[in-house]
Amino acid sequence: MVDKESKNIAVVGATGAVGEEIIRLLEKSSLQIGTMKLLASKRSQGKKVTFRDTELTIEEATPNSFENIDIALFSAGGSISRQLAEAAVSSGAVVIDNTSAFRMDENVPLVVPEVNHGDLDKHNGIIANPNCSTIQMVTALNPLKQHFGLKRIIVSTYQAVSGAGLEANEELAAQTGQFLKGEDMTSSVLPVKGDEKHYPIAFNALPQIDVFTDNGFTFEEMKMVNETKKLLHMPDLAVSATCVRLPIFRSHAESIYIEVEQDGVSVADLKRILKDAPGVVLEDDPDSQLYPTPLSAEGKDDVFVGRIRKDLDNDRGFHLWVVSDNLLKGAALNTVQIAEKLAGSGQS
Ligand code: 3JN
Repeated sequence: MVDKESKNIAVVGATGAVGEEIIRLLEKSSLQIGTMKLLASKRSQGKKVTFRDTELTIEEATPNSFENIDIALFSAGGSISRQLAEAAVSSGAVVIDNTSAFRMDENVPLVVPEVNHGDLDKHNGIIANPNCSTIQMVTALNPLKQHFGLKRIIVSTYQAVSGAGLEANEELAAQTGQFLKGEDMTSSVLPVKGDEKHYPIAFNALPQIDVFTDNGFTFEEMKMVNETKKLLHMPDLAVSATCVRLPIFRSHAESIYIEVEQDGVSVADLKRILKDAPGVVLEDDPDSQLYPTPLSAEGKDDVFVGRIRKDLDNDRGFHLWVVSDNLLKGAALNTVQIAEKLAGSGQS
């Protein structure tokens, strides 16, 4: 299946915010690509996209789309993945799914290559790409877990609107214009398109990402909790999250509090480990006001870490500020890195 030199690839959701990034990353990837098939909903059928100097026509994604495909990258929402992933696997493809449809299925590896690429070997046709907020957090925390042990994570996120899709980008731009002209802001997408109420995101902060669950946390918050435990192989790790949407177009930021297991760990110890951690860039120098921001991380592949401090009361407690481009490492890049690993051409 995925062992010959060149791979036939399908991208499902080729016209979405993440799908477009996947195509751009595949163009410059070291993957040898035989056939490239771009799939989307019927609405986008017939659109043209140039890929590695060849004009491709977007086709409607159906259960019959996957004949001769080696790797199918899904990023068209959970319901499309639930409808079509099994058909792709039955056709002989390995599916890398960028939705929450299969993430917590125990037969489906959930993978961030820098953290747990070994789990890829256990796949049964489907591999899940984690939620964007989870990916950047575990990329930064896994090296600290390995060196100092990890007992607790408390995270608050500052998430960009692009996590909610291209429509949310348009809503932020339109509301910004309305506000600056003194007009009423119109809201129909955020915090959650399908939920009952909508609030303006421009010049605002919305403490709701995805819908609420019965325990008072939102689904986005519970994804961070459950996916982190699975990725780190720590079912008993204490994790809690508060996810907040801000009027930022791209890159999620996170304020993370951790408690390590070892005594006597210093800020310098954390910096020493993070400086050489795969996929992580340390940007931490209060003397020169060096720390990452969503704008400085935009368009970059890495997870940026700064503002590392020891807690004032708990000797094992530390605070970190973690920023990454939600559409790259948080989504498209991690998906393509999994494909590269599968094909044996990955860098890490
Ligand atoms: O809102 C964000 O910043 C991230 C959103 C992710 C998202 C949005 C809709 C559906 C997901 C996800 O990847 O967890 C899903 C989903 O697949 O459940």
